[in-house]
Amino acid sequence: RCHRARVLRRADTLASMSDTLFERIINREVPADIVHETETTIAFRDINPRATTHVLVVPKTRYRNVAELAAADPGLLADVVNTAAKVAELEGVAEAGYRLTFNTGEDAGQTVFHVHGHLLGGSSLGPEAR
Ligand code: IU
Repeated sequence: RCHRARVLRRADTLASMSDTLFERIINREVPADIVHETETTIAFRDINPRATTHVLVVPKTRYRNVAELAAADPGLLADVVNTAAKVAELEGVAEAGYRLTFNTGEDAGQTVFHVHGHLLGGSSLGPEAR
């Protein structure tokens, strides 16, 4: 009985861990234009770019949002920021500047509940919410 409960819990965990687009990109089940990857993070182009450079920076371990990531694994949050900085260099926007945003929840328009930073750059972005 105990074993069966464990098996069911594990099945639950696996289901909830594999049900966002980003796990499927990390696992190479869905193609993406990957611009950089580390042991703990992956960065790929947003399919609907809203700036000249628009890259999503994603930790390979799933947390729902940046606050949960920061609370559970601050080192991994640092990895995400460092990967974003590296991508900014690769994209040639490090000097001119860029924006790194983490949409959190419905009002911010978060649609994928696996934390990701939007790296935006390549032209003056202006101060408006974006
Ligand atoms: P959001 O912060 O959860 O709103 O960001 C999700 C992003 O994922 C959004 O900018 C989409 O354009 C992007 N995206 C993607 O890059 N590839 C996809 O197949 C899908 C969404 I669906």
